Amino acid sequence: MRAVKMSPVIEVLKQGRHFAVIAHVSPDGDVIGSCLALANFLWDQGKTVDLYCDDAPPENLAFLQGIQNFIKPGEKIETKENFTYDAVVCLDCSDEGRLGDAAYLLKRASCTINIDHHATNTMYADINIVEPGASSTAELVFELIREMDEDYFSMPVYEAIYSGIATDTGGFGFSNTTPAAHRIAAQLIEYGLNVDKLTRLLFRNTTLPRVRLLAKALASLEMHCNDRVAFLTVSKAMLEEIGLEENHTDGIVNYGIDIVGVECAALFKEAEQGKTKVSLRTKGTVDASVLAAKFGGGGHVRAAGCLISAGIEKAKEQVLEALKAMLE
Ligand SMILES: [Mn+2]
Repeated sequence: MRAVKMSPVIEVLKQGRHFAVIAHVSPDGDVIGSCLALANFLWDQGKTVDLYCDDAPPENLAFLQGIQNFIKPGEKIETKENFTYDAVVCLDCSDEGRLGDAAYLLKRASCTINIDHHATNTMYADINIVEPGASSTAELVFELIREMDEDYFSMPVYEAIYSGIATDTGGFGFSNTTPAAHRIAAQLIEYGLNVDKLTRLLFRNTTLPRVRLLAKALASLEMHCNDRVAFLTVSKAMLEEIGLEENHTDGIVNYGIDIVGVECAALFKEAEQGKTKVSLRTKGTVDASVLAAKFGGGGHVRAAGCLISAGIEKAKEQVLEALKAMLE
């Protein structure tokens, strides 16, 4: 079924010569892996590809071939008047807002292509390949490449595909892990992909300052509501002492939600102007997005976030009060 849908994309990519490939703002492993897989494949076909992303790719993906080629919108070719890409390909972007400053490139293309797996996709392109049943956009890019050239072999492309699938499925652990995701991974391993190496690069490697911050955050653990709620704290003082930047707190909140019996975990991070950034994780009956919405935030059932205009202690009181009502 998908084979039929891919054909208009294949037609455009075969005919064209100059392409732009766009990653969404705050890029993750799926979008960077997808963009690099497609770009490397097209470069190998002798095509020109400009890779755009508003923000810098995550550091753990630095090993992927071609990652240094990402440019910010406005940095390059579009400054030439009248330049038009044969196609602009948006990957893993559910709507035009996700393109950030690169959105204007949609007007600099003979054809726009949107390949994604988000059910909320707004179908903003000329050709829209949207498969909510796919584990990741990388899964769709793999199918596209296979269909364009059955015999194509490139380990850098396979590593990019694997990185996309593995990160979007949380190491093949989230509910979006499909049989297709495993089948593609199996195929890539048959081709000689080094799973051990990629697991270390994608998920395991950390730095000494990050481990020191984790130690401080874990030491801050507070339990509430008969141990059904876990609060963790990262203050500016902690970050300054260690010499780390604010955005290096990914994953800390999971230590709270992983505790057996905990139904909601929250990480309170001291932000600018006396505000507090709250990351929420839940299991059981609490809906993290409902809790976040009470404070003007949002997200998903199991993971959400909000920014509270109060210091850490006041923010904790407010979240705890809201949680007590939800846990009753
Ligand atoms: Mn994705």
